[in-house]
Amino acid sequence: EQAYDFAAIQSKWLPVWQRMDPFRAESEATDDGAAEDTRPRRYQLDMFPYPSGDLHMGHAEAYAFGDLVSRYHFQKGENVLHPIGWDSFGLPAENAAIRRNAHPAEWTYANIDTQADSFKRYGVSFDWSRRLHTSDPGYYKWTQWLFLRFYERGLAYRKASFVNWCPKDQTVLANEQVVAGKCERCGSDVTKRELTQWYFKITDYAQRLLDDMGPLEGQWPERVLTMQRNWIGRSEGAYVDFAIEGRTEPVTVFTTRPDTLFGATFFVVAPEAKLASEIVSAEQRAAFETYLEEVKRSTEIERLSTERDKTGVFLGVYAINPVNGERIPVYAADYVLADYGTGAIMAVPAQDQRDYDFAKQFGLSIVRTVQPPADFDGEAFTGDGPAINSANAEVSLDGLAVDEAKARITTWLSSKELGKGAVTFRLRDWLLSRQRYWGCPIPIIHCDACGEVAVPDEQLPVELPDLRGADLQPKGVSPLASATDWVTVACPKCGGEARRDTDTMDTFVDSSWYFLRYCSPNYDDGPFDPDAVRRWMPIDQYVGGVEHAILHLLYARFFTKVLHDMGAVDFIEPFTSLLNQGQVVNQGKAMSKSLGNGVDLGEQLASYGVDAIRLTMVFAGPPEDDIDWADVSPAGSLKFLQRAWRLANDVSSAVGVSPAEGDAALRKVTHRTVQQFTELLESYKFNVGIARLMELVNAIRKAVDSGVGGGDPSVREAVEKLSVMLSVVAPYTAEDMWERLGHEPTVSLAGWPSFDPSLAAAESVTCVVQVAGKVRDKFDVSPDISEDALRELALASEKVLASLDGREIRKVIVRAPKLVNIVPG
Ligand code: ANZ
Ligand code: ZN
Repeated sequence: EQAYDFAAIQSKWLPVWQRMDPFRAESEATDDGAAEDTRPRRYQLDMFPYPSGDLHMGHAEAYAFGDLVSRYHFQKGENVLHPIGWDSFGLPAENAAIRRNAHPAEWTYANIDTQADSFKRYGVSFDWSRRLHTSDPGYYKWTQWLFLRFYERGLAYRKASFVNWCPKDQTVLANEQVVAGKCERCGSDVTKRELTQWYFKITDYAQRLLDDMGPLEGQWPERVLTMQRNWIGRSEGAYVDFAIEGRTEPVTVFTTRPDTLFGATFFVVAPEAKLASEIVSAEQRAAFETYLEEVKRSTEIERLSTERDKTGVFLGVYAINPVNGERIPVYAADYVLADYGTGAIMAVPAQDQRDYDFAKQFGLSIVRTVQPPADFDGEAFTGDGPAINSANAEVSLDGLAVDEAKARITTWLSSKELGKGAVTFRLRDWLLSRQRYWGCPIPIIHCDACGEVAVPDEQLPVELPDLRGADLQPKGVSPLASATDWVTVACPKCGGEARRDTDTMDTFVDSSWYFLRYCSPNYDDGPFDPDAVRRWMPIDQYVGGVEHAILHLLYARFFTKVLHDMGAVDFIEPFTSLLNQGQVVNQGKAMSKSLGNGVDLGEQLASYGVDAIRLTMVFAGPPEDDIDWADVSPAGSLKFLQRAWRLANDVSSAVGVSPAEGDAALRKVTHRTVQQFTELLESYKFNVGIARLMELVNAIRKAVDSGVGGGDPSVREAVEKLSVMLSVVAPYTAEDMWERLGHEPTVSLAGWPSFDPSLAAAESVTCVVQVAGKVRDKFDVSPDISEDALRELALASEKVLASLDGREIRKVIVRAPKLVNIVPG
């Protein structure tokens, strides 16, 4: 007998598949007059990889799930678009280039080639003809083109402000890239710098980004929707105007608790807000400036720490509380942020803990305006309760609950033109410029005479100049600034000498629209062919890691909405449904060098083969759960594949005549398995589906060994259907089985197996119910129904109840599953 040799099977089929290239989406080019492809279309997308090295265990997991779903739809005969590309701009390539004194492209494209080979070996069903790399000029030309469309609409703009600065990478970071005060990339403490930077006006879309999440409910993981909602951070409240002594215009604050206005006993402005330096008194200026320096040196982490004592400085001026005319002192304190709300707050120590802490520290008065319950022994009281101490000659909130009090005071403030209801968002505009080389150049020219001038479309792409090695060393300004020949350019407007913008775009810009490019990757007249996008978008199923829950998914949603407003696409959300696979961990912990618990994908593939690793990933549990590699058994997966493969061998080597009908019991198992496996795949219970396939393999083995034999048609039928079902997780083994059964490649497009519902139906027997010896009812039940269940069914029968006609029951005799005898009293 032949042995199952996964390495030989892989090297046999990989070149065959490469030649066949079977997973191309039909592009439906209509210019050659070909009829439109009428098969159902499906756009199945895996988040594209960053080319950091070879593929690792995390990739192996994510792509096993994405590929399973994709292959299933191919087998169903759908026209599936399942493309692949690389998110190939970014800092690691630049750092590698500095270390090796090379060009970032060398490292990048070498890694891409390695990953592409690995994907092919891993048997992922990609349409390779649509491959793209965001660092190709043919791609970033359109990233620049899109930037210019945003620019024309006022959605890309420059402004000076305090921005997150990574001292190690010498670049600015978006808020989204600062994690607990540290650079997401290198872990350094992030500081603040005042710089002029490019922004996308994502805040204009804050409400729509929230509202449009409705239809994603149930289609996206709930935790991702929650994270997006929190990130956008909608707050309802009011703007309230405070007069400041010695200043003509009032200062507006944003508050979520206008009902507490009578308890506002001081006023705080963000130290780096312009207002602070404008209003500070002459006596307090020196103290203020010392404080400001201190604040700039501190990191966001220190600033937001609740452990740390509150700091601040009196500005030597007073504000007037608009409801009671009280003079309240004005402070600068770093717990108020410059870029949220208006950068100034009314402080209500009795109801806000931060204000309470500050009041204690600085000896300021505290007035309760919400009555806490009698047993309340905390400091600030943030709960609901009747308003107290909250009345003036014209308006009283006393006795009202928080919501009523908010409404009443907001109405009063509006009538007095002292304030109005307001909504604010935590979401900030997206800082998109980076002082780095390996990214998409910003297509803007700065001219002394004309100001900012867009590079004309016909001059795109603005290609990167050739810089390498030491040229790329971080210097605080973009490395592009040192390429003087490249920087100096004629102004497109006046023809005078001008300078190119030397920043490059955040790589999240590149990945905000790549899914559109896949629809028509070679299109020359725009970023995408509108017809192709109309056919394929939105994406039916997006698969990727939860680490992209905020950044990438929010940005891609924003881009889609802007494109919708430009009339370029006719949908408002790009990803109809989203699957976040879990992580692969080892011994309960994330794999890391320092823990020494890393698992090398290459070694796993060498020991167990592609199919066993893919099967292990899918069988480990629900896709969204983490997989602990210490708890799974790739050796067990390999054994199962061996058992399945041997069955195909048994069929092909069987001799002799077989009965026409075949084994009825096996046929039932086969058809039931097809039905259940299909349902389980549709509901993403992949691991349970694999368990069904294992049971099927056992049943076939039993039939073969118990005399039915490999030549029986029921066995051939079972193994054929098994091969096709197996092809979605173990394509090599399935292909080899398929050949042994006498078929041409490829099993991957053989067509999803059908089942006969009458064979698949669970078996049943007829149960007879007698009352006083007469048959009164009959129904079908499962052969292994319990006595109790059967008794209940019989006693609930309408016909039985009618014939009992209110008589008492003396005795019930149950003979499961076929008979129930009821003896009335
Ligand atoms: C008075 C008040 C009383 C407040 C009270 C809260 C409770 P969210 O919900 O996160 O939007 N705030 C406003 N701007 C701020 C800034 N730039 N930096 C720090 N804090 C700021 O928070 C809104 C609340 O946070 C506002 O409502 C304001 O404090 C504070 F019992 O006003 B509140
Ligand atoms: Zn000019």
